[in-house]
Amino acid sequence: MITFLSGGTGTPKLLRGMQKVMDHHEISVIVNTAEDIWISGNHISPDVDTVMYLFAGILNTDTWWGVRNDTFTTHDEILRLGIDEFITIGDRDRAVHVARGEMLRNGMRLTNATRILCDRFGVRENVLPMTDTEVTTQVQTELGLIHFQEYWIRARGKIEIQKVLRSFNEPPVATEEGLAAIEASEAVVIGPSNPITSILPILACEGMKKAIKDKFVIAVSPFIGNEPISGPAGALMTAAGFEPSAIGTFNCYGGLTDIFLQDIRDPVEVSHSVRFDTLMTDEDKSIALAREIAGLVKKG
Ligand code: GDP
Ligand code: FO1
Repeated sequence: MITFLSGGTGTPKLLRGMQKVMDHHEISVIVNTAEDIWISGNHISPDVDTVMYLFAGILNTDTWWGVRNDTFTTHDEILRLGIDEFITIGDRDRAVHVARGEMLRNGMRLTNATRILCDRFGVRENVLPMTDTEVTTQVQTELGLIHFQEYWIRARGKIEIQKVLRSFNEPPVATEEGLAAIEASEAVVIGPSNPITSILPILACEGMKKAIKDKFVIAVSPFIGNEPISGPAGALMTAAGFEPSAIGTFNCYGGLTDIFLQDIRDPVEVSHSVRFDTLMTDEDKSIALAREIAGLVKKG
């Protein structure tokens, strides 16, 4: 088994390939939940949903969020009624948020709610939220301290970030299920996700680093040069005090990695890194990278 640490875009692209080169039951994914948000009374867990929809075969892989060919009737009507729903939510996607919100309000753990939803979608991979309690990534900007989704979606990532903060009522703890998956794995793969908003929140869950420390850990850089392949990782790395590059990513993971993968095009040199083509522009490229990583795990 391999356990992957994932956000909602870069690592899911890798998982798309992994699905084709590994047995479904051999894949566990610990997913970031620090971008979760309650919207219009329902619970969105963007990264969990992306991974679940991917494995269910219904992900919109043009955007890497939401359900393919979804409709937006409810969202349009909510806007018409004057509610400021700043996230565009599809109808089928919203049904998942409604169901999850109900389960959580009834006292269910997010891990169990995720398992039930994955079962309903016929997902055979082990999809695990990083923790069962709420964690929120906030950014300090000229608009004040705002939720990461407000920065990225409402402000379109166009304002400066002075600081990145993680807030919670109780310190997040890794789940029993997540720790068991790591324990049962030959390797942990830190996928090419946003180090600040996706990977560090997972590593910050109590018990996580200790569980990963003695495992064979492969990390994939989400940067080529000083630019991420997509999204706001550059601005977030800078605000968090890291260089926006593969070096900054490597440093972010604080000595946890045994093998660090960089793109063949990356002019930045991380010593002892391994180079592959990591640009997953289509499914075949995801499969090719997945094969290389599975090969590294086998060689161990
Ligand atoms: P988020 O939750 O939507 O922010 O998604 P993730 O954290 O999983 O991934 C965001 C990161 O994925 C960005 O920093 C991108 O640079 C990286 N990324 C996206 N596509 C690719 C790709 O094809 N290859 C690599 N190496 N990184 C990618
Ligand atoms: N991202 C956007 O940029 N615009 C949207 O309207 C949007 C809607 C949305 C709905 C459900 C969902 O699960 C994700 C959605 N995303 C949207 C993705 C968004 O949450 C972010 O890209 C990630 O969280 C960034 O890390």
